[in-house]
Amino acid sequence: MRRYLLIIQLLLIALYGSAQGYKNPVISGMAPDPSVCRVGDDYYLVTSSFIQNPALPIYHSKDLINWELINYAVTDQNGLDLSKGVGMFAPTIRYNEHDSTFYVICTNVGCGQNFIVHSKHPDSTWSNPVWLTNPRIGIDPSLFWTDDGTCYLQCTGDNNIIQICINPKTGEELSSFHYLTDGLGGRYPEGPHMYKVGDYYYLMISEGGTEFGHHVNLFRSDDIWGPFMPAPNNPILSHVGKKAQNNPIQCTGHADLIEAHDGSWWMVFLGTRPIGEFYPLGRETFLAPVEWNNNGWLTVNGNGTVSEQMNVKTLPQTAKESISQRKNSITSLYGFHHEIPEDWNAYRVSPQTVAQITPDGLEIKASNTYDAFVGTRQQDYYMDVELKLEIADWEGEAGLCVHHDDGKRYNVALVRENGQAFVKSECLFNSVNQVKTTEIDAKTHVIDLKISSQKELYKFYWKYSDNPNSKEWNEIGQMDAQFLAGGFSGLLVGPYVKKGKALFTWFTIKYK
Ligand code: 6LW
Repeated sequence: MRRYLLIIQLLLIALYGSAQGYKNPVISGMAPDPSVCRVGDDYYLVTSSFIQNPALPIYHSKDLINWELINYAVTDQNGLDLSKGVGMFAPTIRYNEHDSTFYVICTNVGCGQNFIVHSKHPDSTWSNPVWLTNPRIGIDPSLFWTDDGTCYLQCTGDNNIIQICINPKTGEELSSFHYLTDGLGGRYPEGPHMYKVGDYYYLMISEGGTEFGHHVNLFRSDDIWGPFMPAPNNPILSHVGKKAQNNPIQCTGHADLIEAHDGSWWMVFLGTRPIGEFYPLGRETFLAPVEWNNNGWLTVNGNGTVSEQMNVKTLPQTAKESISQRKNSITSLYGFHHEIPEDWNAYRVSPQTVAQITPDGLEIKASNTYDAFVGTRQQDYYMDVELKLEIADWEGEAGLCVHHDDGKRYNVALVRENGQAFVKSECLFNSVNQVKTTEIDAKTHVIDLKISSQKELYKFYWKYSDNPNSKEWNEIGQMDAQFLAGGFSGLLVGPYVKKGKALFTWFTIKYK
């Protein structure tokens, strides 16, 4: 009997999709400006990464809900340069059926500007960048191929959206620039993507800036060069108005559309989960169902807003754990014996430049030329992260850090200097630096450190590793989370060394 029920259930899922719903965000923690493409029932998604190295994380999914990090489009191996500027903004990923190749186009802001990389297999090697040297090509570039194989590039121009034909393998310009739209009056018209559905070319853009005024507008034309007419229900996605004033999700915008392998349509977009006016986790990736109507326009989840719990029909869901399912368990457990995990990043230089795996653990040395820090994204507000470290030398400072890429950071550290040992908590935000220290046993070489994120508040703890009488954590300080927010970035959490060198032998993150 049970077998028959299971077979009926599988048949229903195959016929009608899964009714189990899902939780937003689908990629939590810093994952802004998502762009998505599909080949068969494989979905690939890329996000901005700013000064994180490796750059442009590529995620894979079978259901648009459960995403696994599989690669980076740009690494030190294919020419990543983050030596200047503010790094990788808003990429677009597309699969070109004419040459069976994946393309990622992006702007390395202030360090070469626009470029394209391509690959036959997104989980494998990507080409070196092909640079697009024309300064008229602004941020947020996107690619679209017409049926005859012509490649069109859309991007921001001078407070508007412009388009040009290019050869994506060489960067050669094949047309002049054409103006497409300057939007509907919102600030910063940006994030354009072009689609062909039925007889129309659809141009989707974001306006309002990436903060609380962010929203998405749709336009269409029967000619790819325009003129583009706005949808009657713009903005098609917006949490700006009354409908979403109490919604825990805000700032929704910078979207991409995808037709799923079962014919359903979906939108991925960025949003935030603010604490008041601040969102320390940064901008995250969300998902919404899209419906087309008889007039050839679309609606996003009915009224253009989304919720955390989405009770909608989905694609059949794969068994992979999402962060929401992983709560109450230890989610990352690194004994540091193998490689630096793929989801760890450094700033500007590669994680392998900062940290070396040795038989005893992860070794990091202080540097005058880069930030001696590696970390993984903080993915939710309630988190305990612990590590064990050893400073074998007489002098040194090393610890655990929650890091916003523009330098805002909260540290808890072991400091050894002048024959003494201290635990220090340090909260740095712009010109303000709040430091607390407590003197500990001068012989201390090995220590356990912990940062507990309790949404609005971070708390910093330490305990002796090798003293069986001191099992309890000692709190050394706490700080509001709101100062770790702002700008485009989210947070990484991981080990750092400020002076000398240290060995990290244990690291664990638990989301509660
Ligand atoms: C990106 C722009 C935006 O280039 O933020 O939200 C900028 N949208 O489109 C950086 O992520």
